[in-house]
Amino acid sequence: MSAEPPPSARCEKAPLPSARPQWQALQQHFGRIGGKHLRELFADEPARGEQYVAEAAGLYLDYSKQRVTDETLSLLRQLAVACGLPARIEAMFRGERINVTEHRAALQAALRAPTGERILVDGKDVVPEVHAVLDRMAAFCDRVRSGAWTGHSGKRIRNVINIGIGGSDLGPVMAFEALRHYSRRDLVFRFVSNVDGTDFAEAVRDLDAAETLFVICSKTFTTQETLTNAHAARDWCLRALGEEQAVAKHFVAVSTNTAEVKKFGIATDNMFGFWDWVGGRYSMDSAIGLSTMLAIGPEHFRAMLAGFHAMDEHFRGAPLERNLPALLGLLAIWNSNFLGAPTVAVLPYEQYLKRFPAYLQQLTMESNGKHVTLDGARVDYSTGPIYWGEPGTNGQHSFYQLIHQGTQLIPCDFIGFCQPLNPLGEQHDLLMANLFAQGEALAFGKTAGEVRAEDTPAALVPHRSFEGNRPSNTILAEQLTPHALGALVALYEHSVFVQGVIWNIDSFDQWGVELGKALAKRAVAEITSPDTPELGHDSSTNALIRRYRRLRQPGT
Ligand code: G6Q
Repeated sequence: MSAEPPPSARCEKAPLPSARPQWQALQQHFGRIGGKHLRELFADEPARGEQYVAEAAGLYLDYSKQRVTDETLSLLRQLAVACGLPARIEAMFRGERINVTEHRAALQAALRAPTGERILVDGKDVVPEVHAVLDRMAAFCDRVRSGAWTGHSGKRIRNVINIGIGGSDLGPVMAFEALRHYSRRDLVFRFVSNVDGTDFAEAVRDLDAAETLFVICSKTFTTQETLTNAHAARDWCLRALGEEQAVAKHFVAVSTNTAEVKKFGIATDNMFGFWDWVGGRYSMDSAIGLSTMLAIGPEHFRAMLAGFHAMDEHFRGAPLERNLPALLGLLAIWNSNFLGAPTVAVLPYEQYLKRFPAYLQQLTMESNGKHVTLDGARVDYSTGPIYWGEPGTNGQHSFYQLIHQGTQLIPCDFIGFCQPLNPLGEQHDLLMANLFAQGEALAFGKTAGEVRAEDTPAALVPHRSFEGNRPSNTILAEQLTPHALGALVALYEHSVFVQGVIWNIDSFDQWGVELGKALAKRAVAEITSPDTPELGHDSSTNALIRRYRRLRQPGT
């Protein structure tokens, strides 16, 4: 990475993708095949289920139930090439400053590069630094897990509380839940993110401060929510343990901001660093994953990194035809921009992935919720769809109704594993039978003729018919292991990047988040000071603040 942005990362004026002939070719193609039902597509190509599949890093992707033909895929690849996808992939892996609005690289791939690989940032190989931090994390985790690291009063650490928000929370909490099966069951893990005091109060109410370790995660170490909760934790700890020196045994920090960490009172010995080229939502495999490593141990953590790396290698090297992240990304473009689907449902049939949809919401929507291109032009096509979801089978008894019979098209990503982590009678087979059945029902539906043939009263036929033609992907892996989780997260990270490249937006900045941070600072000064003479907002905000002040402090 050099001081000047290299040519391929510069904001060159590119045409809007929608003005490219490849985009228009896709529109015309949609005119020809858009009306085709998945039933017809499968009738035309009976072996679709074995042809429209790809496999890498232990993940199998079946995209045969997408409303595409070979021609669609070929046109999507042509669009990708016209938008410079292969060059942009290389630019990312080479550490170019592809995050143009912040003038930074997006080098998450360096976090999982094995020893010996060279990745240069400002002419310096960063891989040894990455491994030095990993080794320090491992040594620290071993000490906590073995009991060698004790609290201030000599008691063993039994509780770990991660304090962070956004990218410094969602990755750690998702990974902890996903890999709970591999975690130390004699340690309690909790995650505090919200500035709402309830989050902290509930997290510590039954804990002994003498046995509690706080991991304060903040890239900037200036985020209001995290610093507020960190101070609450410090007060709670010192109230119980009495002495200032206790902080050294009960607080560690993960940050890029050494000065602020010191100011808070955490010694640099207890700080684990990372770098500006790691975006918050791309940081769960950096030191931000310290709580994950404390839970599952260094060996499993390294296995997770190996899963990430396997997907990185695949993404960088595989041709677009069988490149999983490219396929997932291009299919998302097709569904969103040509079929007009405004959302994507992510449906893991795996209870341990219960926080995966929430994690993906940040990854996808913070990355691709943008309305201007890299060179600041307003887009005239929709970008980042809304991601949402719940683990199967719970969702089936709730919102699947709308997916099956509502008026909106909602493409689904089903995620399942062949080997259960908790075999219980036939329950895993039941779970997976549901996954397969849902994908099938969404694709093929149930015609009025089929419903009538079941002796259904005529008046009920329309209600009990299913149009089908709802597209879905199915992602299967052998078992939910740390390696599989790493591969899965990297698959989505890169798919988000592919979509951003096509839309020609900056998937690595987050000015909307920065706005929230600035607004909160201004608003808090006003609502906590009853003397502020004039409120300078609109009439609604002014009235709400006045009402809040009155009810917050009755009698004043
Ligand atoms: C992620 C975003 C954002 C960030 C949080 C926390 O990509 O930048 O979600 O992670 O705002 O920021 P800090 O880690 O700096 O506290």
